[in-house]
Amino acid sequence: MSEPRATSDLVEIPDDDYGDIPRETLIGLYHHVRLARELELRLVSLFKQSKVVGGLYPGYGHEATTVGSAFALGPGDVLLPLHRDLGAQIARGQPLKYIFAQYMGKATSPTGGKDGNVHLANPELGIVGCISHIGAMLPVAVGISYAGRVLGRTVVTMSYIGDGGSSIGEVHEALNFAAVLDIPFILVVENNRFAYSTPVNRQYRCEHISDRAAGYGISGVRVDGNNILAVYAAARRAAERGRRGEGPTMLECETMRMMGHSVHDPAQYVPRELIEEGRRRDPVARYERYLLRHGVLHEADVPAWTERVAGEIDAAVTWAEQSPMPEPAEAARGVYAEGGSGRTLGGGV
Ligand SMILES: Cc1ncc(C[n+]2csc(CCOP(=O)(O)OP(=O)(O)O)c2C)c(N)n1
Repeated sequence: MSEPRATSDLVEIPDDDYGDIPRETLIGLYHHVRLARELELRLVSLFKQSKVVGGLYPGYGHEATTVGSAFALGPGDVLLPLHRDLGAQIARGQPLKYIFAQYMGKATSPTGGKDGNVHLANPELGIVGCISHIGAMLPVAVGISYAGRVLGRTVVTMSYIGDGGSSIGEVHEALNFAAVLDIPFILVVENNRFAYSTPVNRQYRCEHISDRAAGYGISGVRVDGNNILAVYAAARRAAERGRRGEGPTMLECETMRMMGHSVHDPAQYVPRELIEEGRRRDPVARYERYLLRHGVLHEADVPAWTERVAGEIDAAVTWAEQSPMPEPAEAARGVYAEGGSGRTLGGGV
């Protein structure tokens, strides 16, 4: 049995201390963070045209957190994104066309048009679909890692929770179990200052959510969630720790929700100065400035990137728009295991 850990390992990654991130990764992050921004803007626009058939919970403002964290995973790892994490989906390789088809309820979507919402998965890419009940995904994530261990493999799992969701009982159960068994699980806490309309000072009494990590005896890390390189570097370290058998990490990313809880919410409860501060910290513009400052990107390259990103989004939207709606006869297919396995628990429970 391993010794309890007394420290929370609270680390703030200083600006520009990102280690040796190769140029290819820097550019990959740029491409995905820009795609994440355009993807959400286009979905909002499609929603306003009544082409999105379900709810939409934009992650506008979270792009550095979602893309930066998921980009740090390796091929055999598993991602369990939450409602605001389309950036994580695309960083993991989820094709844009599937995302648009999903939100339009098309037959070609990952749920075959049975859902027009956040529940899209992609087993080949190691993406488990969002579970709507906040907190319920985390025991599943920890269980996936644990199952990997039973099968003799190290599977790092990464899942997400909001500042509000971090108070739910299942978060405690998942973290405590993962801590005791040194499970390689990364919990990305998206602290975007509001749980729907409830501000953070009405949600928790500790200074930072990551301070709670010490209580579990796990590593707690806090980063500026609008700084993509800080998020990426911290998530990489967390994954490496997990692979070395050093257990779970709570990675708190301080960000700002720049739209309402969902598209129908104008967020009038958010003070203007917070929105203005969020705009100044905009993760996409900020990363672009960083790349220009360090000569990774040149002013002259930016329009071509803008065109490329818009072109990829246009192609995916066109594909989704041209896709058929599902056939009514398909509605029940895939809902239950075909034929049933005939297996029951214990004495027929
Ligand atoms: C158990 C449960 N309660 C309530 C909801 C409805 N709901 C979905 S998101 C949300 C707000 C969550 O806030 P937070 O965890 O801070 O994440 P954010 O939406 O700000 O990213 C609520 C209340 C839900 N999906 N599950």
